[in-house]
Amino acid sequence: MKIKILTILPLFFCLHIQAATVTWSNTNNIVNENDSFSLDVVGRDFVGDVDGGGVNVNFDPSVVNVVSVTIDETVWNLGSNANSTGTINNTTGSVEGIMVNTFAYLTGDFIVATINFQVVGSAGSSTDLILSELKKNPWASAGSRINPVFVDGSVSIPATDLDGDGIDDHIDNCPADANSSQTDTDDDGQGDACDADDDNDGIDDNADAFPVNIAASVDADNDGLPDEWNTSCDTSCQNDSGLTLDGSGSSGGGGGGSTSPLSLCLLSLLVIWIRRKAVIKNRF
Ligand SMILES: [Ca+2]
Ligand SMILES: [Ca+2]
Ligand SMILES: [Ca+2]
Ligand SMILES: [Ca+2]
Repeated sequence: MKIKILTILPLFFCLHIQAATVTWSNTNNIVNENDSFSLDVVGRDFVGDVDGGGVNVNFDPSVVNVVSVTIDETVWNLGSNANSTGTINNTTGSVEGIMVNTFAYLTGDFIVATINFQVVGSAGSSTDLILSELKKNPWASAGSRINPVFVDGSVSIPATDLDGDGIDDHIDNCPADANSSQTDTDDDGQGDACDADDDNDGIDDNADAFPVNIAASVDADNDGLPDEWNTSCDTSCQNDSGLTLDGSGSSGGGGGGSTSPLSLCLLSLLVIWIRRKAVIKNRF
């Protein structure tokens, strides 16, 4: 049993180390918005006489699209019927059926196909570039099947923060106005810092006496009490507003409802005087 394990282990590690891979000419790709770029799908560390194979590509089509696929037919020279640039689908994000075959019997490293991409995503987005076996045309060496390892790549569009508020542009609700709080009173996706009508009551902030309260917008005497409710504000809206209409008379205006210390003192003295008078009267 010991001998078997000792024999099998080195064989396993040798095979593992020499495993052929199908991968990208560059696996980690940093690009910019609207860039066009090309990547080769490459074979690496193939042993023996490779006579062909195939691959499928998958990607996030909201980040990149594939414009075209090219194959060098001087290398893959079995004839155009034996090669295929596959079917591009930029809705699902795939190129299915890239297929290459040759009489040249390649070994080591080689280019399978060149994929030409167009960046369509915005800054801060990224996608994996997934490679998988084309089952109808597997990799083969002198007619025997090879099982390469497929190694994926990625494409990233670095995030930018134009207004320097610490919120990347693609998630900043005011990308050109610094607003680290991201406050958006009316929750319309546009932050207060760049929203002309923060409470969305139809009155622009610069003419709205209550720019972040949808209940009211007019305060003629500027006392903090609205002259009227906005027509769109129903009873529930009014109750939730935290505002009291000007001249509603409920409190008689601010400090009128409170009792001063002097009044309390005079009232107390009056009560004492009445009681004492009552006590004196009862004595006689
Ligand atoms: Ca920002
Ligand atoms: Ca901002
Ligand atoms: Ca808003
Ligand atoms: Ca408003």
